[in-house]
Amino acid sequence: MLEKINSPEDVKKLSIDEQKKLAEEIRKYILEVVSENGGHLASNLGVVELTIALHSVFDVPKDKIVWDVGHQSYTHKIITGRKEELKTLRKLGGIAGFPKTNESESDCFNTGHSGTSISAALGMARARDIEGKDNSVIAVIGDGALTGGIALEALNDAGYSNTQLTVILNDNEMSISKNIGGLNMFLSKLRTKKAYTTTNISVKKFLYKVPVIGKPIVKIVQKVKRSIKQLIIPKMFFEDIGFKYLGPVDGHDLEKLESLLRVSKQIKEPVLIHVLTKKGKGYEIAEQNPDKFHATSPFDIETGKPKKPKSKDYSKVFGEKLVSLAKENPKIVAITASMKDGTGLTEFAKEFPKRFFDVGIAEQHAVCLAAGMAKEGLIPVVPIYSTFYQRAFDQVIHDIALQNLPVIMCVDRAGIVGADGETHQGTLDMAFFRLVPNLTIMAPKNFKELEDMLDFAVGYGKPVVIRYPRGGEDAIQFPKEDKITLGKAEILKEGKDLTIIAIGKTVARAMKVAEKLEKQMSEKTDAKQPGRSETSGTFEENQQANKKIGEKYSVEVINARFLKPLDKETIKKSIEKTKNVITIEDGTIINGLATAIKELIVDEKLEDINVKSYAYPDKFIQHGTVEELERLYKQDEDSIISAVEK
Ligand SMILES: Cc1ncc(C[n+]2csc(CCOP(=O)(O)OP(=O)(O)O)c2C)c(N)n1
Repeated sequence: MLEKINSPEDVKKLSIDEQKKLAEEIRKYILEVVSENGGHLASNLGVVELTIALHSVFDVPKDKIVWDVGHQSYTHKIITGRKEELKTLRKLGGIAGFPKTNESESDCFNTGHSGTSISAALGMARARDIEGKDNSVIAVIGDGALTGGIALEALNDAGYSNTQLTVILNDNEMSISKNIGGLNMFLSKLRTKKAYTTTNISVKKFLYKVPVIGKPIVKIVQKVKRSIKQLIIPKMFFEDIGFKYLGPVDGHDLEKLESLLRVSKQIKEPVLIHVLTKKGKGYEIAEQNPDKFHATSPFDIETGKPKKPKSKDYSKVFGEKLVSLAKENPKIVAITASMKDGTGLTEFAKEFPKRFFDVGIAEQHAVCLAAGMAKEGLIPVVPIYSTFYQRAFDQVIHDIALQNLPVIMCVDRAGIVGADGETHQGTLDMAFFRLVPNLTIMAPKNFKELEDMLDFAVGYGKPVVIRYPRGGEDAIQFPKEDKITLGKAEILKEGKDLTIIAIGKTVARAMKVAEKLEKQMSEKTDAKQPGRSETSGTFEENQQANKKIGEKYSVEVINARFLKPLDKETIKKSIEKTKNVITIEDGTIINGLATAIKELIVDEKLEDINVKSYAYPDKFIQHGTVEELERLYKQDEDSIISAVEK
């Protein structure tokens, strides 16, 4: 079947049995691609039938489907002309793991962060009404994403809007791990009401076919339905806020799905279809471990084991350290916005269940909750990925910083994250945190320094931001580990010709660049000396000569440690000495380390200074591996060295 599918039209031509076969083939194909390239597996396997049904009933691109988060859009990509391209999924220059309007006209809206689909779809529906068009607009949102503030804000507005909008609630009882919260408890009650609603729909369909008396009877049935519903489902939240509720329906039953979607298409009001799906459907190992297979690196299909074993990463080091700190200090609590495993909090949750809070995909609430706890004397630690901290910017300012509350904001996945691409790169956090008064901002050069910074933060009593990257530390031996002191940088290596200032993971790169530069510059000077070449003289003579020349060109490496407050004294002294500065950071060029150093040079009226900054341009950074992107944007060791030499 898959061979025949090049567009939604091809799906529409298939019988239900053929579509069932197609679903199986698509599952197999997605499994093959994701096992090779990595990606979001379980969520995609869960929505294969739902996507086929949507494309059978609606006409994309005229009709608009907004995929919430968009991590589940692989089947949609396959059906809408990107079957072959799926093999390039998440690779540099290949197709993205999320919907992209510039990739296909069938992707009507870019997504990546949870909860935006209903807002965006309602916007499109209202635009349609104003423009006098007649297309359908559909938002597909998971039960996890529905826990976010923006989703609830949009439901509130949409229910009242009286416009055609179909919200498909893809309920698999999972966020990345088990979904939690009051809304989830409410959905659990709805999930069990299968027989009632399904019969109701078919009765209605049947009655509509009865001439003359059909419609009035439907009206009576609807009235009865409402009162029965109040009895059976104590508070029918969705209907009460203005949606027509259809379902729950088995999300793997193509016939039922398609007939409900057709019904929804006729209703010119907001409709919510409650679809029950299984995360990981069809791949037993993912069905059993849907959280592990939510997003995965390449793996072996037979065993489900990763192709490359996972090595220790910053999140794990953070989690372990937090457990040991919490054992000593009962005031420490941890909050996650639905990312317990990803942020390394699994052990903490087990050890301290009463001091651990998973608030759902609700970063704004997570941060404000922390502020409240801190106000009453606790020490909340809130690890959130850099890109998702963007959601909580006002809470960081208004609820934490303004009241100077001792919340420890751990910014995980800071910097380039790789294959998830532009919606997920953590390049903006230094820039936006640096704007906020009262914040202390740090970034560790290695695991040990992360532990030391956490020690410092717990004892500090004011708001602290600690940013660290995805993955592991650079295998490099640093010459020393100074104690963490507020606003103090660490001089890792002294020199007199060039100052390299780096922060976080780029400190290791700074050390390597410094060593290679010294060596290369020495060799150059060496070659330029009249009558000398590397091979002339005895070994000892050469050693001596090289040592002398080495002394001639030397690089000072400063680990800034604190972006704020910046160690102006140490940095100024070094710059005055060398007159040449390079800054290196894993973030945007705007308002990070580069800006801080340039401000210092201007403010302190340092004259005749050469400055060159390595950071990401003022652009959204696409997907690819971290190493590829570093090379592409000339942030890698070799690019820096050759630019400095020039
Ligand atoms: C604002 C934000 N926070 C966190 C995430 C990380 N994240 C991606 S998918 C996901 C779970 C989504 O669950 P659900 O909406 O139920 O979709 P499912 O994967 O179960 O289909 C999370 C937490 C995100 N994408 N956006």
